Amino acid sequence: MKHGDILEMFLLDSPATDCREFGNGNINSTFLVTTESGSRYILQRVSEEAFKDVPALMENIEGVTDFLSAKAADEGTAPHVLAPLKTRNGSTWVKKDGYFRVTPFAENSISLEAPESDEDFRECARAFGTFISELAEYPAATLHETIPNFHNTPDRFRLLHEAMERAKANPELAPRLDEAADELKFALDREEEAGTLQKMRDDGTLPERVTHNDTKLNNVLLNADTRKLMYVIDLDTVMPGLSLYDYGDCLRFGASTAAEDEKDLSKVSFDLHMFRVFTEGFVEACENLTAEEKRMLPAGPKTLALELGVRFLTDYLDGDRYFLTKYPGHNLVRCRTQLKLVEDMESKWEKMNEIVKEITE
Ligand code: ADP
Ligand code: GN1
Ligand code: MG
Repeated sequence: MKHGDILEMFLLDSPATDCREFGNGNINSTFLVTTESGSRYILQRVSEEAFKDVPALMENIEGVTDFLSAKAADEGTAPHVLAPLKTRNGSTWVKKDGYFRVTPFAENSISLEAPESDEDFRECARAFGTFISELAEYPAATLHETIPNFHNTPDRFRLLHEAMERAKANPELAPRLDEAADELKFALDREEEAGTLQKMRDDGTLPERVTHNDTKLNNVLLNADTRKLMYVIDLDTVMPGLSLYDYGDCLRFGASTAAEDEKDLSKVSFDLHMFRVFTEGFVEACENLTAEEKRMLPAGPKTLALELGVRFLTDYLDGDRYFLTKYPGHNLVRCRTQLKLVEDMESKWEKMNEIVKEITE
């Protein structure tokens, strides 16, 4: 069985009997493990391409899951996070040709690649909004920055410029510059405007909060029967950030009318009805949003879509090192959907602002 030696190090309820690839994450390698008693667990090899200090990352996850579990216990409710399992040595990870960790498998849960109803999307909005609210008292200074400048959009552009230079100097990658010429132009034309949120973070106009920072729909597990929140997962990037990152990232994914890697761009647009539904849920759950945060809500999905388009493009020019890909042009295809969403949001900008005003005023 794959990874049997690693699984032996963790305090599973009985010996593992099966371990197979699982899920649609773009970063870590995820496996579903079954044990002799029939219990199931998730085993993950954490990406060292993405995360340079995995023990520090695991310390963040332990801190945040302990904090939220204690809070839930105080309130007599079940926690909406899954704590990592301990190893025989009392650690939460094992290093053996990479870093591995185990969490209990959430039985009877679903992880969506697209909302199947308004209520699904509203529930995810509430889940991420509540996550921020509940971490308001968390000692943010104790969190390690697992990926420095993760949502620093100007810095993402800086990395794009560096990747362009590297590609130019590399005969194998240089043709990718021509292939992506239109996308590069589209992104670079918007470089200045893309720095707005970062500027407002730097000058304190927007408050720093402890945020999730990777709020794709499939990082929420809903109960398969009730469609209510079970767990917020993928806590690798919990760090100080802006509420607008979490709001924007989930919207650019969940309010898109097509998959993140749809090749037919005529299918990709930003759904204003889903924008409204999500905004209602998020504003209700994320308590104490300031007037500036509310005013800037439309910039959330637009900035995050552009930033991710730039990140996919950078990885494409770098020869696909960061994101897990299924075929050679996968990152360019993903970049195109994000830029198409930006273009569509630009055309719907006034309407987006009107919707936000209706909900928040
Ligand atoms: P990545 O960082 O690669 O996205 P995730 O932690 O999000 O890794 O895991 C990938 C996918 O595996 C999730 O989107 C979800 O569908 C599934 N998954 C992860 N952890 C669990 C769990 N504890 N129970 C059920 N499914 C899970
Ligand atoms: C990655 O790990 P996953 O698949 O939930 C990425 C996000 C991107 C997303 C795009 C740590 O998310 O930032 O928005 O892919 N996570 C990290 O699909 O880089
Ligand atoms: Mg994930």
